[in-house]
Amino acid sequence: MKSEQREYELEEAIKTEKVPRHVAVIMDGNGRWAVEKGLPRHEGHRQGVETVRSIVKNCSDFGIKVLTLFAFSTENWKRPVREVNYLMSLPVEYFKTELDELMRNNVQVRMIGDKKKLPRRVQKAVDDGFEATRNNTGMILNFALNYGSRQEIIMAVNGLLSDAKEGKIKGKINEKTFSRYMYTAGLPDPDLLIRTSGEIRISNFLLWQLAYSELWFTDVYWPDFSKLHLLEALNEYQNRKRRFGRV
Ligand code: V0D
Repeated sequence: MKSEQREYELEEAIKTEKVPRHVAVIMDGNGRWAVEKGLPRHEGHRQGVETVRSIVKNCSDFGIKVLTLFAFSTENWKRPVREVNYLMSLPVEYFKTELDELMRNNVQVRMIGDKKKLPRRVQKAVDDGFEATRNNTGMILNFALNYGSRQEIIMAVNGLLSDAKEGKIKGKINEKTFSRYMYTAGLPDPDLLIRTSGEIRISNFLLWQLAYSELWFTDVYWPDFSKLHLLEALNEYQNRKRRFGRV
């Protein structure tokens, strides 16, 4: 079957059923994509931004409420300094080229992760992007930046401890109370996790929040992740839900 035809059929099928409310993505394989093409690694990251552009538009068009993209982990600081510097230029560039389109699509931008340890210009880009889009009521585009899931859980525990010391906590903690201390407070848990580039791991991403999520993996590198791959993931999600609903 021609890929345009497959795309059309999948899209029509997906529209007849519920799409996930929250999709989370580990955007892996940018460096490998570049190296296999004989290009410098940063070319992979640059092409990766194009894929971000397309998944944001497609998820927003499907009525997905939250899209969380794992852009930079607390482990990524171990990469070569030049690569880290290049990555840190991307949030600034992103808003320069994308803000108009985000506004047109009514997308609200947020971030999760330890913001204080990011370079000042990155903090400012994220804050400005948040301010500019804060009244948008469409999809929430949530960038995980300097994010680590264990770090997040420890931060939440410390937040709880500090509130407890101030006498703000009555009785025992439950899951709902605990969730309010996480970066993702107020957001639904991801219904679907997508990871590209062949690794079948969670890698310290949203450990608490992914407890009941459907997981979908592909060998495709992030720069090659197309609308068709997104449709395949959404379709598979709906198939699993349908099968689960029957038993
Ligand atoms: C490289 C592929 C957008 C994955 C996508 C600092 C790795 C491109 C952002 C971005 C990165 C982050 C925050 C924000 C606006 C945009 C981004 C990083 C890497 C790490 F508010 N793409 N992107 N940030 N890559």
